[in-house]
Amino acid sequence: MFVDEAKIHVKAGDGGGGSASMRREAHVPKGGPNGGDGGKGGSIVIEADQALSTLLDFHYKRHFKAERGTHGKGSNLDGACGEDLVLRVPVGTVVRLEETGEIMADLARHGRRVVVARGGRGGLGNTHFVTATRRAPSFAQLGEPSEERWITLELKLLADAALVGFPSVGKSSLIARMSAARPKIADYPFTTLIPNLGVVKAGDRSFVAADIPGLIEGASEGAGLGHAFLRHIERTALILHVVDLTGGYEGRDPVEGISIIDAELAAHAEELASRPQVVIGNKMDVDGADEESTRVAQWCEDIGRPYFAVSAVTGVGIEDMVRAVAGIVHELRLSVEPEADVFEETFIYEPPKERVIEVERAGKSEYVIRSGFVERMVIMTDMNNEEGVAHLQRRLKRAGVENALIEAGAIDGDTVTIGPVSFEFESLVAPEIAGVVEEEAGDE
Ligand SMILES: Nc1nc2c(ncn2[C@@H]2O[C@H](COP(=O)(O)OP(=O)(O)OP(=O)(O)O)[C@@H](O)[C@H]2O)c(=O)[nH]1
Ligand SMILES: [Mg+2]
Repeated sequence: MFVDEAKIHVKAGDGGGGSASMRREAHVPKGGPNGGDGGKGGSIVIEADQALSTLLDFHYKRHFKAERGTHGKGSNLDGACGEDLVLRVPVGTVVRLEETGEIMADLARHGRRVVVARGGRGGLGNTHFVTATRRAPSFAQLGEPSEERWITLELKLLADAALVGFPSVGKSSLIARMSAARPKIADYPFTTLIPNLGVVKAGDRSFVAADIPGLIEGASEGAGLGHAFLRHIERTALILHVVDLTGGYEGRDPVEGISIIDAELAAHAEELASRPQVVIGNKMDVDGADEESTRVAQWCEDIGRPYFAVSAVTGVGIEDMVRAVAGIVHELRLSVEPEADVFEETFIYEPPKERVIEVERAGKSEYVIRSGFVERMVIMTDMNNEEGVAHLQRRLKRAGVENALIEAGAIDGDTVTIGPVSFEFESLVAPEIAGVVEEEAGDE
């Protein structure tokens, strides 16, 4: 089965916690703080690798987790960082946020990478919180929780040439003739439901052909199966336009048929209208196909398109056609700008950053704060440490949380929830009034 789409869950590593250790030496009853920082958690990185051609691996394993950072220790020992987990995908894979469909990266070249889930930062050790008035902070920061999300991987076929045409003209029969692919062939329309790839050899040249489901009038607007598959030919250099010289089941005029399909291609994407095309007249073995073929050949000559008459059933004309197509594909490849051997670039997906604080009234005397950066401050605080909580309280005030609450009507004693924690609201006396002016560390 050819898999060209996969949905996976990625979870980066959490940051390690900072240490709140104090120096303890013989004869030194109260040493200073010496807690190291927590290590950063590993990120999940997706990298394009030209050695791969399918997303098949992601069909079987769908959950990926990177290592967490370890905790900081005493003696100023920082925690170790978690290793990044690098997932390799074929070149041409488009990575999207599953929830919104937003594109995170288009990994169009070998070596291109995207960080899809960032590891959490390590928490700061207590040495960072020393101030003139607080020589021995007993608290440290907890590690930052990592990002996790569902993402989708989508691979557009990277075929050199795509067989397009109405249903039942013999596209699958042709790819079966030209390559080792063995798609289903039958005498009813829409036999092919998913694209088939085949490697076609012609002497010492080879190219990849794609057999896609049949197109019909209106395909670009979703009629038939066409729309879902038109995107597969966006990146093929050459279109092999197959026509049924017997007129097929609808007795369609082959020349008119070519124009209908051309119009659908153009309606799907403008550049498809100018994509190089070869016309292949199929079913030459059937009586009367000869005359039609002469007419199509003339029409093609008039507009300057190469034309080949073949029979997928008897094999007539196949060899000549394949050799010619291989030559055209070769020329097209040469005309493409040479790419650097390794093109490395890292995109980091940045979710929209807002330092907005929203206060939601959840009850008569209950408020909920919704704000990414404020919630992170809370999550990274050790709630069991009074001093750490006091530090948090001052940071919240400076971030404007207290004002936002007062504006929303909160009074002392009300319940305030931020992330996983609920507090009793208690407006602080301004530090200046209390005669304490501290330089706070560890803020973003
Ligand atoms: N006589 C004759 N019949 C052919 C030839 N090529 C294909 N056929 C027949 O035409 C019918 C359709 O062939 P397919 O290869 O399934 O056609 P397709 O274009 O892939 O069709 P869809 O997948 O439905 O779009 C089958 O019954 C084939 O046996 C040919 O060269 N000569
Ligand atoms: Mg088919």
